[in-house]
Amino acid sequence: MDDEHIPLNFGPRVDDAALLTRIEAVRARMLKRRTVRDFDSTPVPRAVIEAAITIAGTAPNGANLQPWHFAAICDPAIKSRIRIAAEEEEKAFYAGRAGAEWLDALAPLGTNWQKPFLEEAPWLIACFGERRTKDTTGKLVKPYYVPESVNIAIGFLIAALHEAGLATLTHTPAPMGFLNEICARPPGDKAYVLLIVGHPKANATVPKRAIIKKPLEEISTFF
Ligand code: IYR
Repeated sequence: MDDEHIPLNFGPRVDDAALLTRIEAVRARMLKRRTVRDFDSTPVPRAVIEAAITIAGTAPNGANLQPWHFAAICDPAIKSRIRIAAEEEEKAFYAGRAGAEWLDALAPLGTNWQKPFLEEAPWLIACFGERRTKDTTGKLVKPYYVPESVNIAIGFLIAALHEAGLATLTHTPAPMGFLNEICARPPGDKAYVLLIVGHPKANATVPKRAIIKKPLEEISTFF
């Protein structure tokens, strides 16, 4: 049965000149986003993280079933557990499990198995997709397009935190199964990203090549 429909309430139409001015402002801000690996331990208010997760929860998703769960961690003991488990996986990854080609691709980034940011950053947000999710009546149902939905939500989360003035790292220790137990998620749920959130260290650096972006001509085709 069809749900009742309500007015869109989108606001007034934006004219072309305003579209151009506004998208340029957004571009200027978004071009400043960097993946950061040097976080300082200055606390960030929980309310900021709550607001950012609320924004992530508005992402477009399959059948509006919102098949995601965000576990936000500031507890130092839990962060330590995550660091120990992640570094164990990463040791194997960098010792060869990744394979030579992947390790070559990562070499310019200067990453290694050590993940001090997992304890230094004020917040970690484990982003899960659910195998079963609650519908509006609280019934557990099968969700659709879970990876697409969760990854779009993660994009919203990263953009929202950047707009607010915080740095993030999309950390992907592989495999991430250890997060289910630590974050008390059902075994069928899957963590897609462990987002590290905080202020960058004053002396934080980024790899020089990280600021080189493929030009529009290369990433797009217009028909
Ligand atoms: N999970 C590893 C490896 C890693 C993989 C990719 I692809 C990156 O862009 C960066 C790192 C790590 O977190 O170090």
